[in-house]
Amino acid sequence: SQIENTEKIGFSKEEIKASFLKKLFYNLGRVPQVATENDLYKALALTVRDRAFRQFVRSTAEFAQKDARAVAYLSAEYLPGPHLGKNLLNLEITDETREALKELDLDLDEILREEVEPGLGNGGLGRLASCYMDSMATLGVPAIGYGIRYEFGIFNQNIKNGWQSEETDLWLHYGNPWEVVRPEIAYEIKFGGRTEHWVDENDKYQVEWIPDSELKGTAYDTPILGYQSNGIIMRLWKAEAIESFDFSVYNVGDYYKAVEKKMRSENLTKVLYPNDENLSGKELRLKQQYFFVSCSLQDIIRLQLMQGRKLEDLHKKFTIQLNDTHPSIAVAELMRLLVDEHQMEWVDAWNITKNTFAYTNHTLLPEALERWSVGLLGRLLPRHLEIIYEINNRFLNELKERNYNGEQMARMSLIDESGETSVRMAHLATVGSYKVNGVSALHSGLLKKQVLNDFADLWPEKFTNVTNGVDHRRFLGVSNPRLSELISKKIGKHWLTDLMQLHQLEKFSDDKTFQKKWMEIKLQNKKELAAHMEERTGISVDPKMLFDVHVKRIHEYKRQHLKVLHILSLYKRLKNGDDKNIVPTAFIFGGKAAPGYFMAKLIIKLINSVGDLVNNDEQVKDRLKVVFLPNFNVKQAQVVYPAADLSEQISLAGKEASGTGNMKFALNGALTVGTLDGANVEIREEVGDENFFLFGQSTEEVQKTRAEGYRPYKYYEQNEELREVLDLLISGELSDGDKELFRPLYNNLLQQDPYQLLKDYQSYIDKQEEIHKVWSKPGEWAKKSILNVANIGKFSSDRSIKDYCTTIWKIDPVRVED
Ligand code: DL6
Repeated sequence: SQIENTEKIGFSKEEIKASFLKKLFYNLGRVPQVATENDLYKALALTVRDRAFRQFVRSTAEFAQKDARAVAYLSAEYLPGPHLGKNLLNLEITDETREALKELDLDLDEILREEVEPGLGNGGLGRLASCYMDSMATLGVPAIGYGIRYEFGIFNQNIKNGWQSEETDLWLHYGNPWEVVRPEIAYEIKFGGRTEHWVDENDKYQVEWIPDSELKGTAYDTPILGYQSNGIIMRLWKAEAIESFDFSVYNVGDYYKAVEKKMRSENLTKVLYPNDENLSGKELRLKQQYFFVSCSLQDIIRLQLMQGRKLEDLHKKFTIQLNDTHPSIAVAELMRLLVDEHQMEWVDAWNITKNTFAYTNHTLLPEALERWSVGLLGRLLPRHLEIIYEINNRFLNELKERNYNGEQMARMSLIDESGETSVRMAHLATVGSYKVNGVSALHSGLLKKQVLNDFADLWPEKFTNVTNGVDHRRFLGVSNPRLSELISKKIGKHWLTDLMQLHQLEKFSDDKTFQKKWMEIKLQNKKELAAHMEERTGISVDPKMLFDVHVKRIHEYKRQHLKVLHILSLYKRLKNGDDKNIVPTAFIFGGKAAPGYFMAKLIIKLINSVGDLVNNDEQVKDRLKVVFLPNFNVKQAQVVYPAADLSEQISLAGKEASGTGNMKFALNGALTVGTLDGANVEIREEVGDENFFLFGQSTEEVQKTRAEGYRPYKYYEQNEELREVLDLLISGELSDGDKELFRPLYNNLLQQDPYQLLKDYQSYIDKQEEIHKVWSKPGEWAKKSILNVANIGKFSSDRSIKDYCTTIWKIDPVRVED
């Protein structure tokens, strides 16, 4: 309060204007007349950051005073999106700021466009972590989000000649006004070497790890504001050399060698691995995981001791959420810190460890389940491998006592001996955690039935579900201001903190005037997206068309190519003069492919080739348009979701753990066409069967199809339209006469079709016909759109975080209000 008295951090237009001018002058040495766009952005960001830190400091004081139990959220990825607009909303100063800037002849929207977002994640998992940070802050959950400060985040995607090309993401190039470095919060991290074991004079077993290299991790803090309330910290670690300069080498005249060590250390946090569902055994990736986990655990122990608490009570005061297996080496690292560094007995340390961690699984895809070869793990982290073997021995003994047979024990072991001996990280996370959750009801069920079934039989009480949710304040409040305003006018602003309030919209779903306003807003948003797309791709789209949108990472299981088959079927029909029931439609795609994923990259090329064909065909170009919007990220997502009419959620049932884009679309009034996969199931339950376009097989049917010996060729033979569409792929018509370009896709679909596109094809086509019929009745469509929004309340990340608090963390939020 002393500080608050010396410099008033106010929220009025005048106070914001004064702070902004001060920041521009004193922090950046500029006056408005000569300031660049970036200067203006930074000055405003610093103005807002002051206010964010104020909230953070107040919350921290409150949490400390209450000696509150806290969450440490460990995530290798975050996708916060642009901070500025979001923080203005959370502080409720968007209008005041806009006015203040206007008086200086400046435009807030232009300044907002300057921000480069931190691309510290691949997709769903990273964005979920950021939604959860917002909700934890809003609800007053004492929390720290730990992660890695990648210097280069997810690559920027360019489209060249229809192909994806990757460009380095230089998000830190112009500086990052939101973070503060904490040089005094730094920890040493060891790698490699060997261990020494002995019994000391007190008969205590001792182990020392003698590494062959060391570096340090330094904390960079970014405040994350909650709405009208608390602030928490996202603490990201940057790798540095312990001594930045090797003077012994320098003194003998080898300058380059002297800096080499420093550069090698810093390499560790240089770049994010751009793979979302397939984590190959890269040594650097394991090093990154261990690095951020060890820094975070050392920090948590420091915080525990700093508050005068006992280390033995760690699990009472902290719960550590593992966001997938990426941080799961934490189980071994906490044991090492407690046993080797803090001299705790194994049994006591294990009791703390297994009551501290909770693990969220985000995928059932076998290729995404992390395992590290024992060779690599032992070379980089020799002590951890010993600890993992010890945990495993004790675990297998427990199973033996329960009369498990050899086969069961081999299946459940932390060590997989079936091929190259490796550590199963999901098993380590499960054994070392007090709770394990999936991310939708369907996924959590499958997790118990398939991937972790033996563990679920052994410890049924350990397994639970927390259905994902999204930050509705960002994905409706910030990104769709027109719809937000209409909703607030109708039902008040309470939905910002309680999304269930949207239920009140239900009673207006038949109101013609309301429907008209609703659809006018959609049209405005579509105009904005159309302008944005034209600027980015040169393709012009009529905003009155049905906007049919498929945006997410490109992956065969997500079936972007099923959407392409549909487009080609419409194209064929239009060419054949069979155009009844086809409404003018713009098909909009976006998403990045992992740089080494050949099929995904070929799908991007296919989409663009179909675009070239359709968009340039005089006969169809006013009826169909195909756009691939490059570089889909949070910033673009905020323009896309508000403008969508139809949300494509067409993954093969059983493959998409939850999906969160599905929630963001429906939140903005798009209707969903989807399979019974992930959270689609629950979205359909909430919005009603009649307001959701369901198609395709269920999980059970998919399994049955596979079990019966699926033969995709049969569908090719039997379905004439499908055959024509598939043959188009190898006709050369899409590829300047090159009949081989898309043959890998064609062959894959006809011979294996692991994601059963051909099986689900007809059901999808039929459903699309129905969709086009409904679109032709604007009143009916508008009603369904309103009902989608009215019933989407469950999918706020506030609800998810409340679920985590009650079913897993056992934490009572501490909301600090002004
Ligand atoms: O739980 C968040 C999100 C789910 O909604 C998606 O269904 C799932 O595919 C995704 N998983 C990943 C895997 N990641 N990595 N890295 O993003 O998690």
